[in-house]
Amino acid sequence: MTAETTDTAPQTVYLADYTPFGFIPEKVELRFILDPHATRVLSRIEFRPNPQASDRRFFLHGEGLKLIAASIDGAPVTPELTDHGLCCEVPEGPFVWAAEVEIDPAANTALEGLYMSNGMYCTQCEAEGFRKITYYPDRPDVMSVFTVHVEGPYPVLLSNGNPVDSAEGHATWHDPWPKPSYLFALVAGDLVARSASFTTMSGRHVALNVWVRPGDEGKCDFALEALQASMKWDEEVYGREYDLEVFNIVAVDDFNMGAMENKGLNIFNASAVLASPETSTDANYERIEAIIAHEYFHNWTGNRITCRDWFQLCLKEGLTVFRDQQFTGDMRSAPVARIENVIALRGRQFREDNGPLAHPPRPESFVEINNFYTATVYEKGAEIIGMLRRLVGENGYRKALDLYFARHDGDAATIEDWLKVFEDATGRELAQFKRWYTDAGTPRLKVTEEWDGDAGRLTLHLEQTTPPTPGQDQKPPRVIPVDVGLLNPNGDEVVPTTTLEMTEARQSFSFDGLASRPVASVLRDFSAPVILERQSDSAERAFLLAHDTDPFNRWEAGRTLARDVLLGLVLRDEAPSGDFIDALARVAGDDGLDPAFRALALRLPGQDEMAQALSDAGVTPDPTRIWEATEQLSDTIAQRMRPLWERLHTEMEVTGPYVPDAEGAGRRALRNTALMALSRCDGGAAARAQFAAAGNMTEQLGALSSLLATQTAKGEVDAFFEQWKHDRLVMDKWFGLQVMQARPEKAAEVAEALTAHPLFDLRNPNRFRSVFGALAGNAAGFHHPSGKGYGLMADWLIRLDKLNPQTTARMCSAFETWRRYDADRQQMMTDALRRINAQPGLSPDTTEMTARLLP
Ligand code: 0A1
Ligand code: ZN
Repeated sequence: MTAETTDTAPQTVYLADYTPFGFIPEKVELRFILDPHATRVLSRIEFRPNPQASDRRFFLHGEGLKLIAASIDGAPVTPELTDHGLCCEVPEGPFVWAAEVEIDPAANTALEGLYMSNGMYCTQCEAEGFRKITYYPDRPDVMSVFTVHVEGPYPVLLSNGNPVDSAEGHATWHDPWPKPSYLFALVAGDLVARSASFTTMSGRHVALNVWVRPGDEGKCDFALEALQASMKWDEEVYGREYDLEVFNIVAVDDFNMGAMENKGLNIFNASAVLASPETSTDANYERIEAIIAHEYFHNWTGNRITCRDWFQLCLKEGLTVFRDQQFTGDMRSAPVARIENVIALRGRQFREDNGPLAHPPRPESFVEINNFYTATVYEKGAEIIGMLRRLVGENGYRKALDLYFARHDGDAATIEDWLKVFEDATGRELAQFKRWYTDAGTPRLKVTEEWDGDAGRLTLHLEQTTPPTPGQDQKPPRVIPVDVGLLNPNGDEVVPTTTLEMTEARQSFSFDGLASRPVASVLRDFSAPVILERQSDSAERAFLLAHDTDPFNRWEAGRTLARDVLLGLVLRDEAPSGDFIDALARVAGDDGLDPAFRALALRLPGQDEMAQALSDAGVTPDPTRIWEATEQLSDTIAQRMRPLWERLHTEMEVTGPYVPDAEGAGRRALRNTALMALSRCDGGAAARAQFAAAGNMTEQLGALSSLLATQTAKGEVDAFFEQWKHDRLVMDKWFGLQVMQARPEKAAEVAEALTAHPLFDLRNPNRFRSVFGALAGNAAGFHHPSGKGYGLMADWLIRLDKLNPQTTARMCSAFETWRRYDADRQQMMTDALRRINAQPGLSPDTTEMTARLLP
């Protein structure tokens, strides 16, 4: 017997050990007899030997299952059972495996497998949840055609694929497309649908349904519209057509992640579907649109072409994130979307790459795959595809993608397959480029300039280095596409955007024929996920902020200026220069610019970003000092520009019915930014008025945020509660905002008090995250020198682990930056991690995370 079948200790799995499964399931038939505590699952699977495989052991995964009966070709068998599955002797040729198991969905608080959420049955099978439903080769390269019968006294019974027949208490579904078990889904309960339809490019009609709990019907329209827009976009941009008669989306209240792309039956966290102007902010709408698109796009990138093994996760996730980002750019403002994506990438992925959890987009080993649904796999995975597209050009990209779909439809593919289609379609060799997938860490790109006035030549000297990451000391140079443009001192562009392809550790590129020394705009559109190190003075940054034709670098120039001003304040108590305030005021007051862009330009660098910037500069960051400096700078900006805030707050008001479009959202964002500044000057008067008059959640929450941040809230927190206590998603905002906006010395106290609130619910991941995600995000509060933030977080992660290991393990990343802080904080943070790690019975998920985080 192998280690896999005997050992209960968590095992490390290696990419290098991949071997195909010995059998192919030709057909899977499942029958579910639903009962909250004793659901019966009957399976009938037609297996035949896999000619590609040499290992003929018949091992089926299975966890927490009560085996009632098993048979092969109709004859009862007694398999050998372990904690992870079963083994059985099987015939040489094809055979039929049948089993009956019992499971307890009502007791399933981990929200993996079949579980119950508010009386509704639902499933989550990615990555390895199907093995908690029945015995099966639960691995993505094992694909089969499923027929599912669902029985139970519930009005709605759903599964993957097309409906075959249904009667009261019974429904049968058939999914004609072979799929891996992680895409299996089942939903049952008292649900209602809002419906629409879509006619595909070849004229087929598809029924679209969004299923929700009664009472939420009014919050489905936006999701339906986003789904239709996604379906159309995927046809127009990628030539991808939908392939079933129906597309169902279900909203559930208890869900570990955002949503799941189960074939034909997407299951969504309610927060990623339900929307109404009164209860959802513009940011919520934008997120819903992106997640609907993401899950829909998976139908081709993930489902029709899936992953050979979980090491290839970024094959589906990186590509699908890239596609949803393209979609958002097309539906809204492309530059604003790009800037928002880069802010998120730096905030989450750069932070990950810089700490103990750093890993390549395609890791080589893991203990618990659920711990690898990371910003590196998703967001850096998407950046890699953006670089590929930049290197091969738009046409090359389209050719490569067409080839990918043609060659690999129906496959469980690898990163090698993916790169090969680019090589074959474009003739480009990608061996060096592949390092982006196999190597962890964020490259530092140092750029210096040399100007030869006599020759009219500007030379850019580029140097790349990547610091070591856990398990990877050597970092050979990567292919880095560096987009550069040159501007004349009068602001005209003399050299439009050009992609420089860096392949060596050091390389120089020259531009000739220049009449005068230009200003270089480097890494336009953030053409590669690197940290740019470039000496340039504030005059040059102010110039780029005013003139760069590349919107990303225009924003970046302002961001860098702000960062330097904050660094000056933190390190030398240096007052912000008038130039900086003037430059900011010019952008904020420039009515020729998109309000959304102006709002972004006014957002100061986050406190975590500042801590990292200090740490990169060799200074131990003090979160309290960063908070004070940020407050001080915000006050200065608020006071010096007060008339502008008043004007913007008045002029940016959007009247008429609320429309969640980019234009309105941009105006409301700028208006709320102005309100925050105004609240620092007027004791909260304008915010109180906006709160009282708010016609939508964006305005109401913007006002409440301003009041909380400036300590000027009076009865508004209670009023908000009274108004919205019946609405879970709005209550999540109420919980989160109070912790997020708490002053550093109060944050842990506020969070702790909220955990005692009757509406706090440890079992609901959204509610848990609303308090503890907010605590981790309140940098000065979490890192308060008392250590209370760390202690409280550890206490509650320990409690949560007993119920929901997956969400616990993910949230351990709150501690991932411990190395950057002073000895006291390091001690307290690692003590907290050790305390979690030492809990008896700790889940493998959290054990792995804490072990990776600790020295
Ligand atoms: N594949 C989904 C996200 C997802 C991943 C893992 C989950 O459980 C471990 C749940 C959902 C997506 O990319 O949207
Ligand atoms: Zn995804």
